[in-house]
Amino acid sequence: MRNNSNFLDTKAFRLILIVVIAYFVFSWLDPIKWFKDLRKNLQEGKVGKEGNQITTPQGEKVDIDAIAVAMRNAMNPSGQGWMIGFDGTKEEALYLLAEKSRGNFDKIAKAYKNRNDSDLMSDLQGELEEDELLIFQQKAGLL
Ligand SMILES: [Ca+2]
Repeated sequence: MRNNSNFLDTKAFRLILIVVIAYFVFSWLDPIKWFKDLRKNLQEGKVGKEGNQITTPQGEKVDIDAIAVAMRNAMNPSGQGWMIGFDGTKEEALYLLAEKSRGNFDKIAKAYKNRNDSDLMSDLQGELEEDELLIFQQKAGLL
């Protein structure tokens, strides 16, 4: 009968090896995060090549997220969330984005919410004067 003189041949060693390799594969691939991201993307309808694109009334193909980001940048040019109320607002940029978002405002508001954890219309109300908000809403087809 063989004795356990060679540790590399033992069951215990092979088990340790499998555990160590599995640990590195798991931490490198991070399948839990991957699965969560996939589920989130499926829920948001992001999976699929053109899933996140809209055609604007001007006939331009644009990414919904890109419009949401551009709206945020126009309201919060500093890029610092806590500065949004006092870092100025690019009204003209918002009007252009409003025209692009016509017919798809809800989708953009959803993307905006996902990115900023903030309500797009509430932020617009906070950033625009009353008459500016009316112009925005008219251009976005919300009135
Ligand atoms: Ca601002």
